[in-house]
Amino acid sequence: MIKKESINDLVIFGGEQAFREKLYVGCPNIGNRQRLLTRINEALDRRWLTNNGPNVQEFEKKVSEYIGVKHCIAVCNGTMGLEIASKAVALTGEVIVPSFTFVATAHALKWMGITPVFCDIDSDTYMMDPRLIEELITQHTTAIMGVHLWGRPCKIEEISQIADKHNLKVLFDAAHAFGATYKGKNIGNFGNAEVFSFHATKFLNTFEGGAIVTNDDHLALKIRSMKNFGFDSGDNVISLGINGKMNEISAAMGLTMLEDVDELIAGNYRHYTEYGKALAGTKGIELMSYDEPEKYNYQYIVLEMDEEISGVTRDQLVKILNLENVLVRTYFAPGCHNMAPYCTAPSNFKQNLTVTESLAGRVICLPTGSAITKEQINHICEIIRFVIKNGEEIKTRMDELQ
Ligand code: T4K
Repeated sequence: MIKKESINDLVIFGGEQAFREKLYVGCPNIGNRQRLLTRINEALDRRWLTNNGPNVQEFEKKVSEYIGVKHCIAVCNGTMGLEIASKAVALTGEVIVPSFTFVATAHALKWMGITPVFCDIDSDTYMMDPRLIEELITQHTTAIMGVHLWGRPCKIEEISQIADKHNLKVLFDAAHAFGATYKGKNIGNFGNAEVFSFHATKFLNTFEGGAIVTNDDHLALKIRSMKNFGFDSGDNVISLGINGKMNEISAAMGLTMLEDVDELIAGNYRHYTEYGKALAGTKGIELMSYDEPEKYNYQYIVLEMDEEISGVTRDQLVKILNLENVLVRTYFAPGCHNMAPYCTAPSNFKQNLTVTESLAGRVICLPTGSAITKEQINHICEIIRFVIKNGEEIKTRMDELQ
């Protein structure tokens, strides 16, 4: 690790890279390699590689038990999970979603021929603002899809009340929120169904994968059939279906990760407190807090910048860190409504998203997970503090470079 003593030590001004190795946001947790390889070998020996194999069945059972939900249906990825869940609860027309989310939330709906109607977030929690939902409801609205952004629960109670009042379905994109709670109850137990992602970048990963969870017996049966071409438990096709199945290797990874889930969360928590300590008091910078006593998985370390105070702009800090081999991300800029194909949609589907637009220009996600060490975190924070301390001078020099 190379220390920065003068601004000329920054790569952007000709210095040496702070880190030789790349530190990625989203760098996967691997878990116990030996137990994973044993499970994979067993699957190979069984010659049962997919189609509701024993690993998938065990993974579904363990996920259900972990979150205390009646049904877990493992799928090949979170996006497919959102699509199948939307189909299973018969969504059509328009669905109200936040714009400040990963684009998969909106794409899953659009792919199904449904129009996402973007709702702004509130400036305290950055979750979809329930006070703005009712004015977006039209005769075509069939559901509200909340997103537990960065693993913090959205305003589930308020969303559910509005949905009840207007007879709408409720789905939650819980891609980030495995292991989190809302008012003491595990995420996965709310709405008609919730959908997790177990993509490689999630703290609990199955390479690619996801799960739809629900307490509704009838819906679970329908989802189980739909993710397998519409087959019932035998040889009869009873509905339109698709191939949304998880394979045995992915489930082997999921089972192995589940064995260490509490340790993974504890590790993320240590990183989160480490960042908090190391950045405390840095002007113009605030770490997004996870409000206890709820539980979280702490997979997203989100830094919010106030450019007027920090001297440098958010994009300048991102550029500096990336050049130092700290591959930070600006999740989830610029907001779905500013991406194709939504940016060309009629303006009434993406109005007044001022909080979204402001936040999208201020956030940076920092690396965490089991691949990064406490020393590396402290060094990342040292660079951030150094850049902010010399913010004005760095900004002037960077502006000149353009
Ligand atoms: N809803 C929400 C709210 C979501 O955030 C997501 C996915 C979904 C739905 C859909 O779930 P899935 O269908 O994906 O299961 C990444 C992930 O691909 C995506 O799963 C995730 N959200 C999103 C937040 O992040 P990108 O476009 O940022 O991926 P990429 O390739 O740029 O990689 C992200 C970072 O992770 C980089 O810093 C590199 C690092 N990385 C990535 C992989 C795959 C590694 O270090 N190793 C790896 O193996 O979307």
